[in-house]
Amino acid sequence: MDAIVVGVAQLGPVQKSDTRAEVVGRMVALLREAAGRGCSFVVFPELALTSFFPRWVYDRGDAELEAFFEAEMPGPDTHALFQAATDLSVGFYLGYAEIAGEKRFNSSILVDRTGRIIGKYRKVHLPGHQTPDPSRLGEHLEKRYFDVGDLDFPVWETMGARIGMCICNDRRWPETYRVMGLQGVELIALGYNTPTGLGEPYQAATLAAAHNALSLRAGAYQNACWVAAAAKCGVEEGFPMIGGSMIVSPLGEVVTQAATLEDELITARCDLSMARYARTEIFNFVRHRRPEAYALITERQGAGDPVQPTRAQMGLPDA
Ligand code: ING
Repeated sequence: MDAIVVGVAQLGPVQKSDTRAEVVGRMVALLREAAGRGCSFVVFPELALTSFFPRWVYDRGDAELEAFFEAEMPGPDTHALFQAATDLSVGFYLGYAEIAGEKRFNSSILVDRTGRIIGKYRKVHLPGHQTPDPSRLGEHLEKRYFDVGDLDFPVWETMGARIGMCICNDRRWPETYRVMGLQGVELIALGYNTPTGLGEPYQAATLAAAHNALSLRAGAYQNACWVAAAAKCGVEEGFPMIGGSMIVSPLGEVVTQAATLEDELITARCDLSMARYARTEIFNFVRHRRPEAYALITERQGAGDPVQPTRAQMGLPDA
């Protein structure tokens, strides 16, 4: 029975004054703990190296905004993370803000146990707004600072599993998981920074943790894969973000979850054969899916007019 021991390295808040070197030091400590607990792969959060800057207003090109991005990966401050991971023979997922020529992406990388960057993903679903609005209790300006990811949702065979990636808001969209599910993904790694208390209506703020779990469990269950999700959380510069880092099984079960809003490692022995059971019966895609009935999913971006079959198609008499 093949299994991969996975760690999720949740990070507590990263303040503006926290340097990359200090954050990398925290991450290396979590890597060491993970190695000590037998992990071969560790998931770090989205935009792990800095404070969650889309909460503040900048113009693209501002020096202060550019300072949140990585011009190279690994760079001067992240070499230590790669070196520690290589020394410990632990692969990892890292979320960071990427400079790619004129483009700016909310990106993640998949690094194997030798420290080699195997894959890259660039966030497709950018939440929030392009333009600041002072009437909002708080801003979420990812559409202002990042370009839409241009790498789709790839999956790699590495470290003994088929591993795919996504980032934060992607986890709320079923298409994210299904595109990787259609590549036989066995483990989806993702990081998130999820602000709360920005004046969301109804019970949205109270339900933030529930919506996090709902999205992750549904994605794992409906695509028969493991999902390992790492939060950067706690109160950053006065703004709260949810925790709830967790590892979810292919049967949709939360097998371990963080208990704090600080740096915290959770681990699980992810049995890849568990997915095979779900894929042979309930979610045997090739036996049960009917793409010809799903055309609207790729034809439409937003909701449009309802569509109906004819009365004849429904076997009904005219009028
Ligand atoms: N953060 C949030 C997320 O999808 C958000 C944005 C917050 C959406 C609350 C809905 C409700 O978790 C990022 N970085 O995408």
